[in-house]
Amino acid sequence: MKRNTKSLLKFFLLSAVTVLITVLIFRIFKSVNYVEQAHLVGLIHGAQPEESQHVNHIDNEKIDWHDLERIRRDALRKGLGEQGAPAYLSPTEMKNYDELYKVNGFNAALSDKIALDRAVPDIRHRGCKTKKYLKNLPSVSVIVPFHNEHWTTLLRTVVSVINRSPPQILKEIILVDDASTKPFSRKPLDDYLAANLTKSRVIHLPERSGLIRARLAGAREATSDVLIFLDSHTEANINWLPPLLEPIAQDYKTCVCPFIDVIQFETFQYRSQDEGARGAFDWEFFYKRLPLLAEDLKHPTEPFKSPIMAGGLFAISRKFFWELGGYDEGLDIWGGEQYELSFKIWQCGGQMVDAPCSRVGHIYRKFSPFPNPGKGDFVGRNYRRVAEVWMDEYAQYLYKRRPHYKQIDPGDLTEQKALRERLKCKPFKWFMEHIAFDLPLKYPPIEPGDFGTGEIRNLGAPEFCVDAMFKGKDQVVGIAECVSDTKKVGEQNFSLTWHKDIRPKGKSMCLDVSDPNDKADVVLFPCHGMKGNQYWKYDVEKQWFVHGGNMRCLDCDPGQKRLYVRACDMDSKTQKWRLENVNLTMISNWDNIGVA
Ligand SMILES: *[C@@H]1O[C@H](CO)[C@@H](O)[C@H](O)[C@H]1NC(C)=O
Ligand SMILES: *[C@@H]1O[C@H](CO)[C@@H](O)[C@H](O)[C@H]1NC(C)=O
Ligand SMILES: *[C@@H]1O[C@H](CO)[C@@H](O)[C@H](O)[C@H]1NC(C)=O
Ligand SMILES: [Mn+2]
Repeated sequence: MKRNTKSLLKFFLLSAVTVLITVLIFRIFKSVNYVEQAHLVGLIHGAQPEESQHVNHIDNEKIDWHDLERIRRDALRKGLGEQGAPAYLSPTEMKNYDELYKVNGFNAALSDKIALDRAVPDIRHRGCKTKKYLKNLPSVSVIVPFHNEHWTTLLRTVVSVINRSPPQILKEIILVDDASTKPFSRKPLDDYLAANLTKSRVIHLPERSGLIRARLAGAREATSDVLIFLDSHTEANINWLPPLLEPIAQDYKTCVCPFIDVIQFETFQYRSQDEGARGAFDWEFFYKRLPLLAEDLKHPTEPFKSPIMAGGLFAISRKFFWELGGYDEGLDIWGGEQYELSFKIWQCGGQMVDAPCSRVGHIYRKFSPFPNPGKGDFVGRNYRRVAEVWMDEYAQYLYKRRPHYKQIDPGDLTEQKALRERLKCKPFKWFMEHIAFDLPLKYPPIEPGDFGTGEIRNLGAPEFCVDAMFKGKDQVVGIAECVSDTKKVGEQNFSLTWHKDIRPKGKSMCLDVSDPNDKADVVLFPCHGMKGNQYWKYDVEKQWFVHGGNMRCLDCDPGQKRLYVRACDMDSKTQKWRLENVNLTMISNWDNIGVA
């Protein structure tokens, strides 16, 4: 009996070991196999769900991609501009300041004194520091078009990308020289890169081609799975790549944008611009931003959907980029390309997200140093092309505000329209209703009229009206005798606009109260359209102008001709105002207008 038990045990042990070895061999085989397949699986759109569940968990294995050694070394760096601290030139270093400022629009003399490999502050959300990403990530070609970029800002872009990217993922950096005329842009740059930054090289375009065609030229040369476009005066921050690549590995029709931080043009200080927003536009095609959705705010380190890319910095799979036809080659110099690509991505079956854990600093210039290329309204022509091909009936809202676009010849559009047809892209209405669904609330295609206009006359002291002409110190607004009685000059014609702010007629200055104290002054401040300190509601029955969220009422002191807000008081006569023309239809619909 004892013997039997022993041999049985032996048998079981042996079988168990055999099974284990078999499983192990199978695993190893599969994981090797997987390395080959990783990109394919990831890059096939919506890889059959069944299959992707089968493929063993090594597919989804995640690792910590942080380069801890470099992070440790960077943390110890001291010196000018290190850790992104604001930097200043000493008086003896100011020699080239003006000359270099003029041709760059930023403090290039200071850039020359800051290390190319300076440390930047890790300002990511805390949660990003422990986040893991797929072990198998696609390879990357970084494309950096430039025209007369300053030497050290260009090199710092390249150095930061090389230093902060896992070497096995970063395959190449392709600089595209758009016919620069600065002496170092040709041979010295070629030589420097070949000697010091061997992953990078330059394509020199024979003639000025503009930003859009320069990006296309770089994309054509690229050989990696993913293209990442960067501006030529940027700095990649810690662990910037994995968050950009993982969403693409999971679905090759996803385009991913990093958060763009601010490198201050004067001091090269590195700071965030905000904690994220969704890209959008108004109906003059100015780039705008919409707030994050409640759902996005719950997951501050996760990528969130964004209707429109900011423009210069994004990652997209090479396969998807070319399926979309790249950029429309009919677009000239710059302008409209961010809308074209964003509309195409969404309407033609892709999606676009911002990755909060990927951050790249960018120098926003103080001014543009490059002369207008003298090609007429090329931006308007680009907008017309984009609107005609992608925006369907919504194009009219653009044309309504810029009627001359209708007169511009957009050139041949047959190829673009054929592409839209071939890819069976969705209508613009779908984009507006499903992706940019909250855009019309903030930027209505047809602007609502005003809630009311005209003079704002006090009822406690009916000879006085709100007057924005005789402003006191700090733009303080007061009251004055009503000009409709006296025929004197004044600025008493106001609009209570659909933004729910009060503006002197035709101006973009708003009545603003920021002081929380009793009898707080009312000042004129540039309108921001964000309500808050500029929010006013006209209560037709009580004849009150109620300010902001904390319910104070517009009031005045006729003796001192002062205008202010204080706690609303049913018995106060000076809190009652008559707005000359009130649109009662609009007022009765108050809560449904201009919400966002
Ligand atoms: C390589 O970099 C060093 C250090 O910045 C520089 O002195 C050298 O000139 C560079 N090499 C070339 C060929 O430009
Ligand atoms: C105030 O503006 C409205 C609308 O533009 C205009 O019709 C009206 O004549 C103006 N009133 C005065 C007193 O200027
Ligand atoms: C009042 O507003 C409505 C809705 O916006 C508009 O149709 C109407 O013309 C306005 N009335 C006046 C008198 O401006
Ligand atoms: Mn730029």
